[in-house]
Amino acid sequence: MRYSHRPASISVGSPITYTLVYTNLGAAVAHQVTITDVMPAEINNASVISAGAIITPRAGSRFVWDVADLGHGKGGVITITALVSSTFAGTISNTAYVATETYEQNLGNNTTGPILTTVNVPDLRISKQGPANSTSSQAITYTLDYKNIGLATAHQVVITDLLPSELISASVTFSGAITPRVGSRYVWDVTDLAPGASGKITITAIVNSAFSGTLTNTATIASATYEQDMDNNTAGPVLTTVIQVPDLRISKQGPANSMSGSTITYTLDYKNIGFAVAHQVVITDLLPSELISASVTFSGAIITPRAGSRYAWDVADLAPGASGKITITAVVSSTFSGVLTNTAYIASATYEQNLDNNIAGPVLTQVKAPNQPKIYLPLVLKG
Ligand SMILES: [Ca+2]
Ligand SMILES: [Ca+2]
Ligand SMILES: [Ca+2]
Repeated sequence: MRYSHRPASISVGSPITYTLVYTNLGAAVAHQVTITDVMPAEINNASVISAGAIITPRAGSRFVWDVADLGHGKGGVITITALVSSTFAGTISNTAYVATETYEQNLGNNTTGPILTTVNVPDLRISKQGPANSTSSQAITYTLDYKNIGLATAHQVVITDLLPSELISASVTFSGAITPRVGSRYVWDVTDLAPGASGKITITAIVNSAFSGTLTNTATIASATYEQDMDNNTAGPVLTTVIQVPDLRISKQGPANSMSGSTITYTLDYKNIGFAVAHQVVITDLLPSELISASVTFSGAIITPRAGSRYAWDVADLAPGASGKITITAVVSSTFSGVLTNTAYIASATYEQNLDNNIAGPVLTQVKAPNQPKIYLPLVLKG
């Protein structure tokens, strides 16, 4: 007896077909023949088709048949189609035997020997990257990478990454075929993932300005298909420490045009638009040397001229929302004409993330010389 068909490997939950072929090769009739197929427990929902000799399932036994007497050259084919358990991975072993009450000499060909079939499963894996540190009101980016590193296709794959509520205004980009699940903002249905198939999801969101502390974020991938290793189906938690920082901003106004010898006025406006106090704030506005006799007034935060520096001021600690104004009035040298260039800066000993708005200007002022007095000569007419 032999199996004529035996797949070497199948995917979990797939149907499997065994075909048993048996023949009486001897000269005499074999009586009380039985065929037994020791079917693995992982095989279910079997259906049996028989051709050739009449077989009768033996009551109370699975896959044991009584076979009608077999004359010389007589036999048959039994085809068993079944489903492999949807939760089995590994190797299934199947052995069939044929026996008769009639004496036979060669028993070596009465068994098929174990037929080994590997049952493959998918293995979904997900990983997640995110920043270890961030500041409130800033954008942070998480990256999810997922892949089927198993040997069978994963069906009905779902990725879930519930963002912390402190993250707002999220936007998502992705590679691979995923579909946001209706009604769930951070759940995606993924098309069937064949072995080796992978994708990436990138989530960018803003940290709520009022938040400081630790953001915790975990992503999971799941499938309706059985897989053995579930340890790699969860990524994270990614922990991000969020601190609140100040954000100093300065702007500067000045005239676009002036005249030699005229008085011009610059106005500096500054504010802490961040979410933490800024300490040791310094404002610097080095006037061009062509400006003389400068005078300074201020409102808002207390400022103190820094000793030895004419246009640098130490500013009292600036709480969130605190602001001030500095007004500088100076006279343009009467011998100067051309372009005055003037830039102001604000800085702090406290960390701030956005430094782009810590510089104001340059403010450019075109200075023209006054018109020279014109000389008119008398016109004399001679006749
Ligand atoms: Ca035999
Ligand atoms: Ca897995
Ligand atoms: Ca700033």
